[in-house]
Parts: sequence; C-alpha cells; structure tokens
Amino acid sequence: MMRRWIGILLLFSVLLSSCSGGQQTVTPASSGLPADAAALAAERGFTPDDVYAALKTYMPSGELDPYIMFSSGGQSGQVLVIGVPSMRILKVIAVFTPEPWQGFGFGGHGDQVLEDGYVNGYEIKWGDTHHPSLSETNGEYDGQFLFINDKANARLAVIDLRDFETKQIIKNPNAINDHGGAFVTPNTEYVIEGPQYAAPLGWEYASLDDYEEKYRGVITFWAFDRMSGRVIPDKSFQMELPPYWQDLCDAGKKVSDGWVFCNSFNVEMATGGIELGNPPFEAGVSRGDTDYLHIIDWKKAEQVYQAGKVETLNGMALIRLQTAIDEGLLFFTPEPKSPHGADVTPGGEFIVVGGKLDPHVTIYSFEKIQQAIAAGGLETDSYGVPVIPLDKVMEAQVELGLGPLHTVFDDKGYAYTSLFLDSAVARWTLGGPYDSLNPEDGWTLVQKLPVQYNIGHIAAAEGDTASPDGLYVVALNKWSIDRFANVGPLLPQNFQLVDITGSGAQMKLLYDMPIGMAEPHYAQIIKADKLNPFEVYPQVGWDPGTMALHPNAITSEDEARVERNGNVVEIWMTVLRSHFKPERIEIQKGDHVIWHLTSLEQTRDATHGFAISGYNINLSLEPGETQTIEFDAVMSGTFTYYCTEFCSALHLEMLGYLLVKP
Ligand code: CUK
Ligand code: CUA
Repeated sequence: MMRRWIGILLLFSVLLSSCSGGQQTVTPASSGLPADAAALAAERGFTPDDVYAALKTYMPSGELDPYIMFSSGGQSGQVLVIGVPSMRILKVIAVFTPEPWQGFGFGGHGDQVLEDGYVNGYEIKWGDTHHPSLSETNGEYDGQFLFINDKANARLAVIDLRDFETKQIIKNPNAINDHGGAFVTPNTEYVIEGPQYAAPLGWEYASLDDYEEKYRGVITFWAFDRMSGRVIPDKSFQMELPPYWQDLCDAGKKVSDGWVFCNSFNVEMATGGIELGNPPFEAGVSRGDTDYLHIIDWKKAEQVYQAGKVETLNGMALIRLQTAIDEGLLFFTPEPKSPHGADVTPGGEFIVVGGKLDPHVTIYSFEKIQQAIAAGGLETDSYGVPVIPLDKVMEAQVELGLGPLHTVFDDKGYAYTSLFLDSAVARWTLGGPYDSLNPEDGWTLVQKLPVQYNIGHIAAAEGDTASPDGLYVVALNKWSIDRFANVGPLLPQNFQLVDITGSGAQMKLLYDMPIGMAEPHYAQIIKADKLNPFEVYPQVGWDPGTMALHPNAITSEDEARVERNGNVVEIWMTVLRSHFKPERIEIQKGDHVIWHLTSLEQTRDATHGFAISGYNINLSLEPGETQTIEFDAVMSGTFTYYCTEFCSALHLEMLGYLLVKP
C-alpha cells in the first residue's frame, strides 16, 4: 500500500512538472522525482507520459493484477491467461492442442477430451481458437467457465475456471469450420457457435456449381449445464442459414435479451476459382455494396425446437431454413460493404457493425428492428428471408477511419473501435440513452490513438458485460514490425494496453506485450476477484476429469500396490515429496497396464510430474489429484519413471524403475 502511495505521489509530481505535457523528456531539475529516479528517467530519455505508463503498469513483487485477461491463442489452439495491467502471462491453458506441462494429451484424462474432438475419428492435433467467452449470469461475467471455438474444425471447448482445465471438446456434427463463436447468452443458457465458410450440412460433397442450392450456413445453440459443467448436445439445436458466410455474432442483452446478431460477408455467394478466370474470392465476396446483418430470435427458436419442429441431422436437432422463415425466427437488414463484427451495447439497445472496406460503423436500433418486424410487409431475399430496409433500423453512422472492425464499450458512454487499416483505436461517443454519460455530443468521434500495428480485435475490462468497467482496453495488433528485437521473419503479435481513464482525447498507450506463439483473435478481461479457483484440489483423490472423487483414488501409502490379473497389471501408486510408491514395477512385454496415480499432497504449488521414458507419457499431478493411464507394454527393457516438476531438494531422487521383461 505504502509503495502504491509513493507511486501516485511520484506520478503527480511528474505530471505537474510536465506543464505543457508534450514530448519533452524528464529532467532531474524540473521533475520533482527523487534525484536518482529523475536521473534514471532522464538517462533513458523518458517523457512524462513514459513515466506515467511505467507507474500505471508496474506491479511490485507479490502484488496481484486487478484484472485477468483470457486471450485466444489463435492457431496454437490454446488460451492465454494474462494479468492486467502488468501484462504478465500467468498460464497457457491447453485446449485443442496437446501440452506436456499440464500433462494434456500424454496419457492422462486429457486424452479423452482431445479424442472427443476428433473429426469422424480422425485425429486432430490443433485448433484455431478465435473467441473466448466467459460464462455470464444476468449479463455479467460470473467467473465460472470459459468457452472457446476452433475455427478450423468447428469445435467448441469448455474450460472450468475452478482449475483452469479443459473439460470438454465437442465437434459440431454438421459444420466443418466455424467463426461466430463462442458467444454466450446472458445467463449462459446457450453457447452460440456461428458458422463461417458455407458447406453442405454435414460437409457432404457437393459441386460448387450447386452452391446456392446445396451449400448452407448453420448456427448452433449449445445448451450448457452448469451443474455438470458440460455442453449437452441432446438439449442443443441448430438453425440452417443461407450460404452467406456468417461471421461474428453477439447475443442481445437486457432490452434485446433473447436475440442474437451476426454479420455476414458473402451475400454475393461468390465461389472463387481464380484459376478458371473467375474473380478471386477477395473480389467476388466484395462485389456488392451490402451484406446482411442476421437477426435471430433465439428464445422463439428454442420454443420451435421444443415443439419438435426440427429434423435430426447427424444426431443434432436442426431447424430448417424454411421453418425459421415460417416461424419468424430470422430476419436480415443490409450492412455496409464487407462488414465485420456485430457488437451489442451494454444496455442492449444498439448493435454496432464495422466495415472492412467502409470508413463507418453502422449503429442499428433494436427498438426499430422490433418495430419493423411488427409492422411486417417486408420484402425477402432469394431464400425467402424477410429483409428490413436499412433506413428503417439504422440509428446512426459514425465515420471513424479506415477498416473499422470490432467495438467495445466502457462505463462513460464511449465506444472503442479497432481500425485495422488506420492502425488506430477510435474512441467515439454513444448517443441516445448514453448521451447523459459522456460530455461530448453522441455518435461523435473524439480521438484516434495510433497503435502498432494493424489492430484486429480490441478488448475492454468487463467489456462484453452489461456494465463494462472503463479502465483499460487492449489492442490486439496483428503486426508488430519494429516494436521488438528481430527474431527472424516470423514476428510476434503485439498486445498494447491502453489507459482509458481520461475523458475526451485522453487515451494513452501504456504497454507493449509481444505474443510470440500464435495469432490471438479475441480476449475478454474479467475482474480478478470474480475468479475463485482451487488452491489445491478439494480432497485427496480428486479427478479433474469428472470434478469428483476418482474411483481408484487411494488416500495413504499403505494402499499402494500392484495386482496382476492374467496379462492385465493394475497399479495403485501414491505420489508425495519426494517419492513414488511403489518404486519398482516389474512386468512382462505385452502386458496391459492400468496405472492409477494419486498425489497425497495438500500443499499449495507442490505439483509433481510423472513421465515414463520412451512411452510418450507425461502427467501433471497437482495437489490432491488422481489420474489413470492405460497402455500396452509393447517395448521390453529398462525404463524409468520420474517426476518432471522440481518439487523439492530431492526432486531428482523422485523416480522409479519400470522393468519390462522380454
Ligand atoms: S475475427 Cu480475428 S480480427 Cu476471428 Cu474475431 Cu476479427
Ligand atoms: Cu516430485 Cu519432482
């Protein structure tokens, strides 16, 4: 606490002394800093803004970040956990990709989770994670679960935030790629997985000549059960959509609860074929001036599903497009050229859509959408979906600059939009009910802050909730170019932390964080005190796979044993600093081995690893954890099993011999 006050005092003295602000550097004489600090700032050529940024982001040892950011790990298939504002990586959660530190995919319970995500039994070893989504209660992050989609293979993962482990991967049976996921409804009734590139349902073969007739989009509403912490496919449903390449979705909230909105970008139904002399996708998809914002009444769709007006396709309940039209579940309205993003304002009154090739964001009024639907008499698209004219539902357009993509919000009536081509964050004011919050007039651009470079998504503290916080936004920049030391032609991404505490044109860049492992897309930032993970597992013998006691857990070293039944060898092993028990296992080549390991530890951070040389087995056994591995002893010889976490002074002595007789 004391140190924080000193920091704030320093900050004030620096800012007071900077007078004209500007880019002057700090000088020892004028700064008001203690002489050695001022000398250091001067020596490094710091401006007052630099000192401000340093004081805003520095975390003294042992001080914890007030926010936690969950970032997609892009094509690493993982999720990054990052402290904000220090931007320290706290963990990389294994999701779609095997990861040895967490023992995910090397013999333990993670193998089954990964296997459930195989595509028709075909092993998939990676994912392209795009949009993490925290579970919500009444439109607020509740800190219980995190969902994320795999764009590459149309899969959804469930991470339990009690232990930050992936518990479920589910393959979409009717889509082969996705994009508009994961997005939760305000009480996490459903996790929405929207499509991307159209394909015949179930990705059956069909010629591209039959695109309009046979290709489709499909949006999935995965029912989520909090008690079991699992998506329940039998209670989930899908809706067939025209093959318009639906893109980003967002669930309505508060006044628009019960609805979901998705932008789309190939209403032209271009099918590519540059090699045949056709326009390439990049031209064909952008030929028209508008695409369609998809407006879906999911609460009504749920009723239609529950009334049984569905077909079953590959085991999934599917509302056919014609049913969606007949039942009034689906509407369109035009959106400007090459739209991207569909972001609902905190109160749910408006939907903001960006435009990759349009300098505006377009703001739609939910109230006007409702009026237009109620008034009826709408024209339809070629599939028969009612299309609401733009002028009936558009609330405003704000010219922000080149390449507006995604928009987030704060608590002061500002919106923040990423400008990909401009490499900037645009801050603008929301109008209507938000007018009273912001000092400027509504629907007005107030500042463009340059970022480095080519920002994709932008994330705000508590940003997707009904009550965003307004301290920070993070720019998720695709290019870093000159920001970091040259590490060869593959460069890291650059996350930039932006201070949004000031009003008007007061956004400030605070910190650059290289992401040197993949290209994250989206991130969500939650107040750290909303998370309440286990420090150690609640009981010795806990199975993280089921979040309950493991049937083969043992609770004392006396129960450790080896039993043979024909050629099946079953081992009950205990793990405790700094030994395994038993330490000698002797089996025959060809035996089938079932090996249960229980950590008897209840001390925080006393994790043990368990690796068997040569057998591709590696587990992480956190305090209290039990896991089972099963394998055939196909190789004879002398093998060691040892602990892979430096758990104690005698960690190197934590081993055993696995002797496999020929
Ligand atoms: S998309 Cu990546 S910048 Cu997958 Cu959310 Cu817009
Ligand atoms: Cu246990 Cu090292």
